[in-house]
Amino acid sequence: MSAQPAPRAPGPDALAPPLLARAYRRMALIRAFEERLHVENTTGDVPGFVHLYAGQEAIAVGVCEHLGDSDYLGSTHRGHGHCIAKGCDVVAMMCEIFGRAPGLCGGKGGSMHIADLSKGMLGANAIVGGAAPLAIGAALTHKTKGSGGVAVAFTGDGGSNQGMVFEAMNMAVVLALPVLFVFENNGYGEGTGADYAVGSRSIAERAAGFGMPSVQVDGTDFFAVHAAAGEAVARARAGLGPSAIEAKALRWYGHYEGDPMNYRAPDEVARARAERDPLALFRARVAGRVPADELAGIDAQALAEVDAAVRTARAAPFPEPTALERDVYVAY
Ligand SMILES: Cc1ncc(C[n+]2csc(CCOP(=O)(O)OP(=O)(O)O)c2C)c(N)n1
Ligand SMILES: [Mg+2]
Repeated sequence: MSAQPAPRAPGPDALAPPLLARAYRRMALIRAFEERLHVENTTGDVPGFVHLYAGQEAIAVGVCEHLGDSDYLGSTHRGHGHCIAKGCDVVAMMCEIFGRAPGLCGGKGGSMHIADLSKGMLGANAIVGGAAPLAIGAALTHKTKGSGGVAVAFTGDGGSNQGMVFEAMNMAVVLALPVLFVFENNGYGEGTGADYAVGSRSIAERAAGFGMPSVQVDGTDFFAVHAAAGEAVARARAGLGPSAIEAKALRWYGHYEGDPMNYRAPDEVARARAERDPLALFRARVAGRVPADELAGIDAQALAEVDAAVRTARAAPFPEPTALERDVYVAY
């Protein structure tokens, strides 16, 4: 099998205005969350490493708009966008990132371990490539139960080189699992360019080599991602097995907060912000279908929600020392 041309994205006309507004709300919330965390991180009050998702919003939201709470999602170390797109509560997420007790994992996981099983969020994942084997296990659960549910694995361009991702893709094809592999090619794995480190250049072609339908799309174009993910999720729900999507975008911040980014051209991020902003592209596409003042209201509401989340998190208590030994082992 070779990678196919991306399906023709029908664009905004295929979605009712309330769905367009919902998608924009989720993208705006991710953007506001990440921009604010970039600032909060400079105060020294955010423990642990933080990897920001700004610039890639259309990928998480374009995929997750097809998922419900009972569908599973395996994330990456750059997981805030996936969590928000999957419906995780931003106050509880912010508490988790600040290491506070009301956090989604009791404040003991932090940015790279946010999980919420009630939303099918299996967790951000510090193991690069770790979502793929996790997601095929979740997909096997759905298949065994005949629930009609699907699982999605998000992996980066760097993670696409991991052996366990290859094993997971092969097993998904062999067992015809209801899973979607989403490769977010943001150009870099830490400071190493994907054009150097991904030998095949096309991650989509590589995934197709395992015997599944695979497409490459512009990851800054919500409608392109949404159309490709819609086909893949429908295929999986129909029992037709796995698919892959390579979505190309650029991250707007460093690999981690504090990364001096010496490996990037000086104007690279400014150009991405000016020319390939997924939110601005979305706004331009929906002009005439969603009023501009409604979109502006959504932006303002996202900022207010994130501000409230930061205030709540900063005022919240840290976990009690007695919480240290809780949640270490599964209780049966
Ligand atoms: C198995 C494993 N190897 C290496 C690392 C160190 N590491 C953390 S993030 C990262 C780069 C990942 O790049 P990519 O998959 O492209 O994701 P991005 O950071 O671009 O979102 C590496 C090598 C790790 N956490 N886990
Ligand atoms: Mg990358």
